[in-house]
Amino acid sequence: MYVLHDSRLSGNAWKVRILLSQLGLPFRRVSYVLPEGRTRTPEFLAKNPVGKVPMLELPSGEALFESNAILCHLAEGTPFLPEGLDRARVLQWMFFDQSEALKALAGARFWIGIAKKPEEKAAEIPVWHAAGNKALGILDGHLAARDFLVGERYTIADLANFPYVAMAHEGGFDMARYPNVTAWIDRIRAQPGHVPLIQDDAKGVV
Ligand SMILES: N[C@@H](CCC(=O)N[C@@H](CS)C(=O)NCC(=O)O)C(=O)O
Repeated sequence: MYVLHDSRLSGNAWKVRILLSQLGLPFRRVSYVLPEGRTRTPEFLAKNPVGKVPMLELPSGEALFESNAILCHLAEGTPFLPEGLDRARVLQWMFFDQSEALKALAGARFWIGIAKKPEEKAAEIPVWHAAGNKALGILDGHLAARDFLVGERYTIADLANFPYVAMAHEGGFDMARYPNVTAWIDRIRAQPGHVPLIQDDAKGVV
């Protein structure tokens, strides 16, 4: 059985839960309250030296970290990861998530929407808003002519980008500026097997 190490509000862990559900793969969750530091223990670091969630333990006992690498592994051989040039295009948008969007969207969401201490990141927030708006604008332009990021079908390119874009409003982004993105968010939420972010969990706080 798969074991997913996650935290309740992590968008990177959410995308893995969505794909596990969409593939019908049973899994067990080990949930962390991130500030408690249990992802930095020697036992955790032996499996994931980065000390972050998500981490997926495979039925073989081997561990994988980095959400988008986990998606690639799970989607191998399924329609969620096509072959040929479209495969490279899927990877292109997954790298876009990590390099252009994630840090800005997740940083603003955490300090404004979750920690509610924007004053502690007064210098960073305008930088995150500028970078996040740039990324959202790129996505909106790309989605003006298509329903999904690659090949007119739902793939892990969409899933990789979905969580932090869908939660960007929590970080103070005005999503009314991005109508193609908001229509795409609705399309992703409507995919068979989609599961929401865990709302109520006695364990994971962040
Ligand atoms: N690039 C990584 C980012 C993982 C990441 O930043 N995880 C956060 C939660 S979303 C975390 O574990 N933070 C705890 C920490 O930094 O100590 C991925 O996509 O999996």
